[in-house]
Amino acid sequence: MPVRGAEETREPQARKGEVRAAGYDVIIVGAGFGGMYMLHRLRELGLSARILEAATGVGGTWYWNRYPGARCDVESMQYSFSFSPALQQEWSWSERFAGQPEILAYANHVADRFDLRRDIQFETRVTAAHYDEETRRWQILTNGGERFSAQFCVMATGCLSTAKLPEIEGRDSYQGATYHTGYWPHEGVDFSGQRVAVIGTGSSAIQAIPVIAEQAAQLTVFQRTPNYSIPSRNGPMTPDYEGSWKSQYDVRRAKARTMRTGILYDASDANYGINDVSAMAVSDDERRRVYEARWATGGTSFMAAFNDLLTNQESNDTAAEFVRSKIREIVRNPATAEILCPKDYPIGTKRICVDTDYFETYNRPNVELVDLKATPIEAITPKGVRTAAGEYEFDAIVYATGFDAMTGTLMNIDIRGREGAELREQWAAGPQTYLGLMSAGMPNLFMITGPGSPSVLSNMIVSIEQHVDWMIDALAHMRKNGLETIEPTADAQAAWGQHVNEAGHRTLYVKAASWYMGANVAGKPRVFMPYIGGVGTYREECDEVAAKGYEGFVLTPADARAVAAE
Ligand code: N01
Repeated sequence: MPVRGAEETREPQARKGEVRAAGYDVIIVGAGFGGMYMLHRLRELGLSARILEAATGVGGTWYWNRYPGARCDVESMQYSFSFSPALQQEWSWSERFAGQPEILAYANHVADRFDLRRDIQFETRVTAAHYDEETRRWQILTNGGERFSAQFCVMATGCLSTAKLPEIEGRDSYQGATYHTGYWPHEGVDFSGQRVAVIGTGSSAIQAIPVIAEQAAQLTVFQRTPNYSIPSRNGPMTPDYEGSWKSQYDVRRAKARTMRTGILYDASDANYGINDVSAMAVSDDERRRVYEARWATGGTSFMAAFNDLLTNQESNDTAAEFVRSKIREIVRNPATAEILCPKDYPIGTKRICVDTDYFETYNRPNVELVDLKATPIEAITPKGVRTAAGEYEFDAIVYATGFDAMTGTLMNIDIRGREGAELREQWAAGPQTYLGLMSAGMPNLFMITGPGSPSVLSNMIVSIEQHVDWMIDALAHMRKNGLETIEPTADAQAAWGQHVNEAGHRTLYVKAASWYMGANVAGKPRVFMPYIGGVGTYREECDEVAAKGYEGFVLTPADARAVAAE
């Protein structure tokens, strides 16, 4: 049974007493950008595929994260698909950085334009995926008790899709309304006249706080760790800017795929907005001038101001001190400004934040900042939050407390490979993958932007397209050569794991207690999960593996079973 065309798909024989499973060549889990593009490409290859999606609509992270102020901090001209020249010409973005409703509208447009919905089953959460060595197929179970069978299973489950509530005593005793930024009500929330608490000050909170502050009567922010944030300088899309991209999309997209983050920070610049100079190689005045210019431009390109901000502590200190000086300039109350200044980890090693009027919001009379380092939360009470300094009463609590990132969603599914081996056990000491694409012992199970790939350190759509294209090439190769299974060897996986780890340890990233390191989830192993080698380098590594006949993978011919059985 090599990779077949849709027309050849046969349903597997149901075992005695078993409900017959719906059979496909490929089951895709998740209808975000990764799942949708995978479905589109699989159809082109002539394979039968179905997406199983827990939500009622497409969009993945942009479906769930509807909190006020949610916005992407990769420019919209680049945070969009490149696979269809017609799509990228016909779609227009209204702002430099699109907000969540517009990105979700784009996801829906993609679903309609490529007629994807007929192969997406919504409100269906995958609870288990077990590999059956006899049939060499994945048996997939859903929360509704439905069973599916597929030769391949593709986890397009996203890196930030399992929302994390804090483990604070008394959390369930609270009588008011509670929300998590990553699981926001579709009808929106009206905070007018309310006393609102926000717990957490990561990217989500930093976007939500200025918007909630405008509506609420009183907003209290509970901050455990301050964050470095750069103004977005968001604004309306201009016809000139849009036109410059649309007329040169081919060249620019091709270039972006070779960059470290998959982003061109300044497409009009000879070096695409990357200043290839050490921060220590220039004078104090020049350094300040560069930082001021980046601060004025806005966005994550601040971290490309010099080439060693993430590898050289001394250089990093200069950028960190610059941002602290800006916070002190903006926030009028010096004590509040000091609490907002991050001091105990290098800038950029927790995800750099991008905001609109975040620090300015603390100048509002209706906003209060509580420093949890000085007065930790003791409990959530029926009326609000109790810290070491006393009790605060609220009408609503917003948890902006992040995600069980990168591995949480996969570990919540009961995934079992050869000999019933559980992914949860295999990953107990940290995720084990080869190229972030597959895991040993799990034949024909792919992950889109899995741990061990650049994923969250990159423009996700660039990484999604690269992963899907690589997988489609692998499936086409298998089909052409009568191959039935693909699986990494344990050796290749171990070597890749070491490579990812070494790359991480050459940077300052490992100095921060971040979700990149699993530090935000109690008991989660402290491993730097994404691959920092860069999107361009990583693409070359993946392509080289394929060019060498899928080096590090074992590919099994369809007739191998027959041979083995003889
Ligand atoms: O989550 P986070 P997020 N008591 O984990 C705090 C992407 N994203 O949803 O740092 C008190 O960053 C926690 O404090 P600490 C982006 O990749 C992108 O904001 O652990 N506080 C922290 O302040 C981002 O990195 C965009 O000390 C508690 C906060 O909660 C990722 O999503 C927008 C606590 C969690 O911050 C996650 O961002 C939004 C407790 N018990 C998100 N537990 C854009 O593209 C946790 N915290 C712009």
